[in-house]
Amino acid sequence: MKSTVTWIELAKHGDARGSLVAIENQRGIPFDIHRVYFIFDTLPGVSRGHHAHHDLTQLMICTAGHCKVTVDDGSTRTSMTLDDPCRGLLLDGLIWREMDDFSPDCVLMVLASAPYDETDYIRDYAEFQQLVKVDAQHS
Ligand code: T46
Repeated sequence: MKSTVTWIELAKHGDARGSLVAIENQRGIPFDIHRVYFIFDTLPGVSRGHHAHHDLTQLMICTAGHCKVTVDDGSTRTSMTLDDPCRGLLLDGLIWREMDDFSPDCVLMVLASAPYDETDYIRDYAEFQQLVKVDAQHS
């Protein structure tokens, strides 16, 4: 399976009153949305994530403030700032993720392709690297 990290632009409906972004299932979102959660009130210096998923696609949108997301496909590690509610970061496939540098007002909203399932988490980095290797052999 190919692992990808891509930006998705969300249409902004702006008028004299301000801005609005609407997200609808299967409309510009390349997976069925089965769960939405958001991370907020993150304390200074905290780092979250530090895991990958066996079978989960997620779209991360920073709806307020800013934070840093580091993604790692097993060979390349890239850090990005999320600070725009009109732009989502799509994580698909075997991607290790870490989030830090949260501003005090940060609200990180995540749309997910499946309900919460602890057994889908890969929390050991060595195991993640092994799975990436096996995956590469089969593709
Ligand atoms: C991810 C990054 C971006 C639930 O009960 N339901 C849920 O849907 C989620 C996501 C979490 N939880 C519970 C499980 C833990 O007791 O909330 C607690 C904190 O979750 P976690 O430590 O996994 O949070 P993060 O910020 O490290 O990771 C989360 C997601 O779990 C993960 O899938 O990709 O955000």
